Order: sequence, then C-alpha cells, then structure tokens
Amino acid sequence: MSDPVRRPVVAVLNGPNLNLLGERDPQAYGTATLADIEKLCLETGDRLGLDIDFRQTNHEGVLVDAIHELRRTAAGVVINAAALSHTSVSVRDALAVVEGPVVEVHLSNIHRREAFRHHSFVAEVADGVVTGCGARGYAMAVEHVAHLVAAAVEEVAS
Ligand code: DHK
Repeated sequence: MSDPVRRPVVAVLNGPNLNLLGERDPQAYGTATLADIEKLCLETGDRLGLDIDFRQTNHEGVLVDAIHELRRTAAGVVINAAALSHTSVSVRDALAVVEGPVVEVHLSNIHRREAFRHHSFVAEVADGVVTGCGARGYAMAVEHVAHLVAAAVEEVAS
C-alpha cells in the first residue's frame, strides 16, 4: 500500500466571539456560522490541494500557543484574530515568527466601523489583509496564501 501524499497545511485561526457567528450582529458579520466558514475553507483548500487546520478560541494565550505550534509546520496562516487584532501585541509578536505567509481576514470592513477597530496589530506583520468581504473573504485569504506558497516554491526551484 502506498503512503498517502501529504498536502501542505494552511492554518485558519479564529479569535474571540467568532464561535457566535450567525447569531452575533448579522449586520456587521453576516449570517454564515463558523461551521459554514470552516466548510468554505475546506472546499477552497481541496480545490487548491491544501489541508486546512481550522481553529477558534476565545483566549489570547491559547491563540499564541496555537501560532507557536504551527509556526514551522503550517505552509501559511489565515487569521481573524477578531477583537485581539486591535489589542494584542502578543498575537502580533507570535505571528512575526511564523515562517510561511500570513494573511489577515475580517468579515466586516474594519475601516468603516468604530475608530478603535481601524488599527490592527496583526496587519503590521501580515502579507495581506482581506476586510469587508464577509465569509467569502476567508476563501480569498486561503487562495492568497496558496498563491504566496506556490510563488515561494517556484522561487526556490529557479
Ligand atoms: C471580528 C470581530 O469580532 C471584531 O472584534 C473585529 C472582526 C472585526 C471581523 O470583522 O471579522 O473588530
């Protein structure tokens, strides 16, 4: 029996309160649940030949630990740190040591909302930011990570 071919893993990390998507402020966040978004990411990953490691936590330290765990093994990271995007230097510093590309995603357009949401510590260390595209933004972020990973592989090969 041959070994199954291992596909690159893209981590999709979600911060506080995103477990309540679907019921929480649908005007801002839409009606898709986190399970719907996970399904979308898995489908996008399948299409691109990637495995998706999809996680959510309400705890800053748990998010930092997850980033440390994945920093070398994940081909790239998509992250919606939610409220921690605007407050957490520790999440920012953890992301700074991730070896692969990092793409930040927000469901809502954070620049069209309250002033305290306009700055993101995550954006400072991200290779790209998708904001205001709703659940579809996650698929766009996974696609962009896949593009950056493929570009890096090509550069090494050339
Ligand atoms: C999600 C949250 O929970 C907010 O705290 C951020 C982000 C925006 C989003 O749009 O996905 O400000």
